[in-house]
Parts: sequence; structure tokens; C-alpha cells
Amino acid sequence: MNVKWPKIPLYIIATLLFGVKTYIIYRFMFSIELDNSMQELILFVNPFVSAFLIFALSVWFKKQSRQMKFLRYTALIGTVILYFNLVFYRSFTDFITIPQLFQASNMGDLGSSILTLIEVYDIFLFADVAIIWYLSRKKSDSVAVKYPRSGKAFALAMSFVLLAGNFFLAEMERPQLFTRAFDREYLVKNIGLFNYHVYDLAVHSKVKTQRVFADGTELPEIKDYVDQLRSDEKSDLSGVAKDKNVIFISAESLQSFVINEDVNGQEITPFLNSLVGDKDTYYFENFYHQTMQGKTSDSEFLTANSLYPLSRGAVFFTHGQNEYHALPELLSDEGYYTASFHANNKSFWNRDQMYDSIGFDHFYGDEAYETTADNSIGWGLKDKPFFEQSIKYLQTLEQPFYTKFITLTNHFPFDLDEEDRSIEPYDSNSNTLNNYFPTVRYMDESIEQFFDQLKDAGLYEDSVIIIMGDHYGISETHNKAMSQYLGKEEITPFDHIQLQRVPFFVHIPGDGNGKVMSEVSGQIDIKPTLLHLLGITTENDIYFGNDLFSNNRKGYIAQRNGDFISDDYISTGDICYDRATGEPVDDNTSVVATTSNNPCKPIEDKVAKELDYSDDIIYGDLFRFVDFAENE
Ligand code: GP9
Ligand code: MN
Repeated sequence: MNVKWPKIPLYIIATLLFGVKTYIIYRFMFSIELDNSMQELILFVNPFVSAFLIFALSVWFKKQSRQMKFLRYTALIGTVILYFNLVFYRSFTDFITIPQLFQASNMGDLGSSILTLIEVYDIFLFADVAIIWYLSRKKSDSVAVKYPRSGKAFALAMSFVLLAGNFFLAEMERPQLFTRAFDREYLVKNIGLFNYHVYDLAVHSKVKTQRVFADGTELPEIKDYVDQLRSDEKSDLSGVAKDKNVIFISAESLQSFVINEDVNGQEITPFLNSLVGDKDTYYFENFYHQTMQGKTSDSEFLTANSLYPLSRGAVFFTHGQNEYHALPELLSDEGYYTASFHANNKSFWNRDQMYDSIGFDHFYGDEAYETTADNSIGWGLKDKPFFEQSIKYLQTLEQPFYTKFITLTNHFPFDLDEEDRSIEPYDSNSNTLNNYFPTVRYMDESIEQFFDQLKDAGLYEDSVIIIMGDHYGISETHNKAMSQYLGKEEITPFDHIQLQRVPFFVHIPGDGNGKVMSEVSGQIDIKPTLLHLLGITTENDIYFGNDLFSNNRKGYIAQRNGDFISDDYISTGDICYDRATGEPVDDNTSVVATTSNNPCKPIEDKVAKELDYSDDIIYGDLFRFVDFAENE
């Protein structure tokens, strides 16, 4: 029997077959979350775009046999890459990264369980390869193409157009997808697994070269600098929380402007407000977040390391495998059990990897929680059930423990079920700001309940409870609505910086000396502050913050973009403001003795230097050259 094959080029057939297969794997074998029809569309489009990109290269081979061979092997290799990712995903719910590929322990885990990860029906995933293989060998005369130069160029141009279209949709759906270096799931979902691997390779090579050229000779200068920042840091509170548990609550998108304020005549955060005047609580009213594109993860990075996050991308993502000397690790060394609780995908912000690097003993991620349609909203499990469900784990932990809880409900776009709404939204042209208030209130109630649950569980008395806003929730886009709420004509750059204040509470049951602290402070200060409260010395450590209870502080807080807030000034966008009045400082009146007329200049220089040193440490992975234990 001589079946006549229609003249469809094999590279087109391969694109269709491989595209359909990839789509089926994305859609039904990986559990990729799709929140809207745009995401559905992108997920459907990108398998075909990636497949075309590769297979269309075949038209450049002059010899028919080479063209066929190229298609056969790329289909096979592509399938093997997909399949490895699938097997890996079944075990880790994550996609392979280059460092992970070389991470012996991960692969070891996989090795022992690999048989349980393979399914009989997986064989069908190779069906398209078999078809391509067959056609390329038996029907090559009818499926090979012989394009003139223009045809080849057209195929190539087509590849780029499709790729650009895909990236355009992806960027629309998730702005700053690449620079924010989001979760791997986001990348795969938006640009496809193969482009994701190319991206991962690029990030990896950049990181590796910078690391290769570092040799540790930069360290003495950095060490001298940080030593000057904290000549005598002892504070009256050193050791007051010795051997106590630490419960650190990272409050999503909580900004200070809601504290002790009303909306529609109703109190926004009654519980947190009650802590402000509480005898066991230190409340820092001039505490700034210092995060950049890594948002929550940057705040975690700052908190754990007292180093600055990066100006581009999320350090959790780009330098997840560096050597650190972080708070969880230090506390583990002191006999603490350390764990983080966050009801979200473990690989989000690359937490699974970074938490290992900074020394958390355990990460209770989404699989530790029972999440149903009823108890979740927006990004996932609501804060109240999150805390409720966490208590049982907390009770089983060995004490003393250091635990971190990351809330989620008060996240953009601030969705909230009617039943969870205790106060009404605000009324302005920004729904984001309007809805922010009820979700903040919900989070406030969830924290109040958590305090009660801790008391019921008998954990409260022996714990220090820290509450920190992770970063802003209301961006500059909503300035008009914000100025309306604040009763201001406009939001000036000075106001904008002041809006970067986030609440920071240190609650020490039984302390009795609590007060409102007005010092300029920030997330960079948390590591030394906590360590000192717990009675742990930090003399030989390298970090850029100060103990918040010490009188001997450097007196300014740097923003990642070089802006800063000092005791007397706020510098932003090259304007130096008087912090007390909010007015720009007249260049001709030199308020402090400086070499220049601009009183902000000397601090600006220090800030720039400090940010550079911190970057050097991260890009060069310099802590691998320091033996902190030896120094002690
Ligand atoms: C995700 C949560 C929110 O796990 O921490 O991240 P964000 O967008 O705020 O950085
Ligand atoms: Mn956040």
C-alpha cells in the first residue's frame, strides 16, 4: 500500500505535535495555576512559539538528511528535557534550575524515588517523537523543505515575531517578569519551559562569572567599614529576651499610615493600635522598609542578613545559593529550632532554596495547610485560618524556637469576602486604596486572634513577638487617592518617602517598659536588634544595621535607590529635605559643617559606599571566604 503523504513540512508537523504535547503537560501534568483567561491564552500559545523557534531552524540545513536528523534529535532532546522536568516536578513541585541540577542532595532524593515518579502512561509523551522519527526516515521526500534564502529568512523572522508576541503578552500579564525574576512557575507559565531554561542559563552565567572573579581581598576594607558603624552597640535591653522563643510576623503590605487612623470614622487597626500604647511593646514609628523588586523576599533578606537587597531582581532568586551568615542559622547554632510558616507555593521567591541557604530548619509551605475554596481568597489561604492551622505545628516545636509567619490576605488587589469585612472600603478613584482598609483590618484581627491562640497554647509568656510590615501596599499610581485620604493637596517626593514607613513592633510579655520609639530605623536593623535582645553577641559579624535600642547608631536609613532618611534630613531624587519641616534645604545655608553646601551630601556618599559594599558581598559571594566561627 502506498499512502501519499500530503506535502506538509515536517518542521510544521513537529511544531504542532510537540506544541500540543507540551501544552497537555503544562495544563494537566504540572499544576500551574491559571487565574484568568489571559494566562490561559499565554499558556496555550507559548508551547507552539517555543517549538516553532527551534524546529524552524531546520530549514537552514541544505541537505535533506541533515534537516531530517536535526528535527529527529531536537524533538527527542526537547522531550527528554520536558520529561526530566516533569519527573522533577512530581517530586519537588518545581522546575529544574541549573544550580539544582548540580545539587547533589536534591538529585539524590530524586534518585531513590525515581521509580515512584514514573507512570506507565508517560510512554505516550514520546508518541510525537516516534511519529517525527518515522516521517523523517520514511517520508523525508515529502516532508523536507527546500526554501530559497528568502523563505529561510522568512521562517526565522516568523520565529522572532512569534517570540516577541509571546513576550509582549507575558510582560502585559506580569509586568517586569524578567527583572523582578519572579517565581519559576510564573516564568514557565508565561514564556514556556524552554525559554525559561535559556533565561535560567543567562542568569546563572552572569552570577557565576561575578563570583569567579571574587577572591575575598575586598573583605578587610568592608570589615573596617562595618566596624565603624557600630563602635559600641550595647543597649539596656541586651539579653532581656534570653532563651525566649521568637515569633516574627511579617505583615503583608502593612504601612504605617493606617496606624492610629480612621477610615469612614472607623478605626482601621484597633489591635495594633492597642499595642502602640502597651507597656510590653516597643513601637517604632519611623521605621522604613528598604525593599526593591524582590518585595516580600527582599524584606526577608534584609531581616535575616542585615545586608541590602539588590537594585535589580530578587536576591532570593539570583543568589539563593550564596554563603550567608543569617539570623536563622545563627540562632540554630545557639540551640534554637527555626521555621518559617507561609501558606504559599514553596518555590515562590525561590524560598525553598534560599531558606536552606539562610539556615531555616523547616519551611511549612502550602502543603502544610488545608486550603479550600471557602477558607481562601486572592493569593490563597486567608490569614485567620493560616494562624489557626499554624498553632498545632508551633506546639510541637522544640523550644526555644525562632519562627516566622508571613501573612497573605492583605496583598494587592486586596480582595476580601463580605463575611470577613468589618469596616467599609474607602471612597476614592482608586479601588486598590479603597479595598486596602478592610483587608488591613482583617489582618489586624487575625493577629489579635493569633495572640489569643498563643496564650491558649501556653506559648505567649515565653515568647517575644515581632510584627513588621514587609513593604508598601499602595504604590505611587494611587497618589491622587492617597492625597485625598491624607487630606493633602498632593503627594510630594518627601511624602512619598515618608509613606515608606512600615510598622515595627517588639512585644516582650512582662517587660513593662514599652514605649513609642521615634528613632529613624529600618529593616536592616532587625538582625542585630534581635540577636542582642536574645543575648547573643555580634562582634565579629559583618552587617550594615544597628541595634535599635542602642544609643550609638549611625543615624540614617538607606533606601536601595540611594535615597535616605537621616535624623535631620531626607534625601530623595537629589533634593535634600529638612526632615522636621518637609521643606527643601536651602543650598546656601550649611546647617552642618560639611565640605559642601549640601548637608545631605556626606550621608549620600556613605549610603552609596554602603550599598556598594553590600553588593560586593552578594555578587562576590564573599562570605564563603570568612570563617565567622574562627573570629569568635
Ligand atoms: C508570596 C508573598 C507575596 O509568597 O510573599 O509576595 P510579594 O508580592 O508581596 O512580594
Ligand atoms: Mn509582600
